Amino acid sequence: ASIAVIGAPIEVGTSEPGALMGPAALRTAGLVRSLADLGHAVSDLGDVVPDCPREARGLPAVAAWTRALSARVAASLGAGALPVVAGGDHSLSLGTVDGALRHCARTGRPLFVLWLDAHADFNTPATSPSGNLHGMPLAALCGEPGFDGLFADEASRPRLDPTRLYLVGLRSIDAGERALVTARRVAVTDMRDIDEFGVVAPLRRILERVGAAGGHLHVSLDVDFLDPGIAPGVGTTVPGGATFREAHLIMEMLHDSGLVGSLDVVELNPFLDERGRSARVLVELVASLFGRRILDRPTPVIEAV
Ligand code: DIR
Ligand code: MN
Ligand code: MN
Ligand code: MN
Repeated sequence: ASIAVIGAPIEVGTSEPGALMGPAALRTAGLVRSLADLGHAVSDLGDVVPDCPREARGLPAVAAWTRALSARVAASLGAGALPVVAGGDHSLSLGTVDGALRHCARTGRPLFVLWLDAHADFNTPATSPSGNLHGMPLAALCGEPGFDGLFADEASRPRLDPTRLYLVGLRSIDAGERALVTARRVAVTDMRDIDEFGVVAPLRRILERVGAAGGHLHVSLDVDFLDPGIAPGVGTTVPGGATFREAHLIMEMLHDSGLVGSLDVVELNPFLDERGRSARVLVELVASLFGRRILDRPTPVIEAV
């Protein structure tokens, strides 16, 4: 499939300014070029411009972004492209996942979401300690109350099924959202699980389930999934994140599965980054998800001497 790169310079969902420079930094680090070098047909559709005043803040601004991004992602998928959305804070996934859900409602494929993040992003306005929308997109997408006016045709929109959501990399969760995540039976692979079992066993289980259901897998990669030692350019670093090798292996497994239908790369804050390090790591990871490999498999042919 061809790849459509879409910039989403949104930062109204967070209190830390700088994420609106994320798409520019990812392009500077070679996002579009590295995908083209892999032989993909890539078109850079530029940055989405929401239909709201530049100074708009809070829920009305996020609603404008959500609608614009949803339409853009649904249109790309409808045209047979695979959208790669470069953020921007994580509230942008309100739009990208909504767009993927609408596309899947038309094609009849179930939508699954892999959320690679230190956080659960399952707060509601009632449980959120910060009030920041980037900590709430999954609750809104799953239909929790408190988000009136966010989505187009709210009553009839397709909801994300929380049992088709996989949180991987979790190591920071608020009390209220923890209760919600448990009550809604969201599958969680936290850092304790990754420490014990590595990333392969949990990822295999997830990919088998998506594959068996003939699903469309939407991947949402938050920079803070990664350890701050390799990716410091994010407003909400949490120690003890995924290593470069762990993240890389996940991307390679995702590529091998052939199940990924859409991707977000979110929360890069170039203002907090160290000389583009985090942006470059993200571009490396995206390249692996789209097929960059060291050698073609099967690799290890060991000759007897
Ligand atoms: C916290 C932080 N759970 C909140 N969330 C972040 O404000 O809701 N998500 N940083 O990425
Ligand atoms: Mn997040
Ligand atoms: Mn996060
Ligand atoms: Mn966040």
